[in-house]
Amino acid sequence: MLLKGKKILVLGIANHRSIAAGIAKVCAEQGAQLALTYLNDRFRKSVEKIAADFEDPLLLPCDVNDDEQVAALFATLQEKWGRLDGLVHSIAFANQDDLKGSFEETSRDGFMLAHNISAYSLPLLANHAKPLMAEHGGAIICMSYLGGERVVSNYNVMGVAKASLEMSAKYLAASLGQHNIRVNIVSPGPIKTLAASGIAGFRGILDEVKERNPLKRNVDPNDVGNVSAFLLSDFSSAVTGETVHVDAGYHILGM
Ligand code: 1JT
Repeated sequence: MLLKGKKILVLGIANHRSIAAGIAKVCAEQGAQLALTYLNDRFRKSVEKIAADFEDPLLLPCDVNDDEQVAALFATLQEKWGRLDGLVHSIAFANQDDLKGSFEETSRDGFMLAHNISAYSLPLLANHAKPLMAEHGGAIICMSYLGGERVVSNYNVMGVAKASLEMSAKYLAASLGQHNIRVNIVSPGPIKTLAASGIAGFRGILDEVKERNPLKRNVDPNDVGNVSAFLLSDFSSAVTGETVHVDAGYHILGM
């Protein structure tokens, strides 16, 4: 049991297909106690269903665009747990119109929205987690995508927001290291989730990636969960500011 007795907060479950749901499942199997957040009442039921599989989970609302909700979340964690060992950031959003066409047509509001939810939320959450982790240390992970490092057609403003998220994670790793808080990045290959369901041609992306990558397969939330459990565990005690690609090797390819 990699995570026995560890208290881990998981943000970003929309439904049973979510990457965050796969991470939560592996963490629970490895002995972690979980707090799961849901965006709003539209998602409450499906997050409750996932929480039903776990032992004594906390279920709390959190919209990362609302400072008061974030503060309330950590006040509850302080009260119920008094400590935190791990935080999983698996949250992103952009307008569907901004994930196709010409990047230069991105509106100011669309750019700000994507960065606010997908990138700023990481330092915001880390700052709240810090006092709950600082005594004993802790681990924070976030989810990125290759489009945050290199140009991937149509990923557009999300790619720029993921670049901001990845660099935020590295600045946080530098800043929080003195408190033994580690911050790492997981970069999965494409996965068919609710977020991806609105993307035209996503099936084609999955097929092409599968055909080209070294392992000749797509990845799933369980693959991501296994690597996440390692990064949240003491097995990665000297790893921080690192990016782990869980993409069947796709990122090594040139041509
Ligand atoms: C968001 C969405 C973040 C889809 C995302 C995402 N991170 C990865 N994907 C899947 C994806 C999307 C595109 C793509 C490759 C993968 C949807 C809205 C919320 C934020 O292009 C090659 C466009």
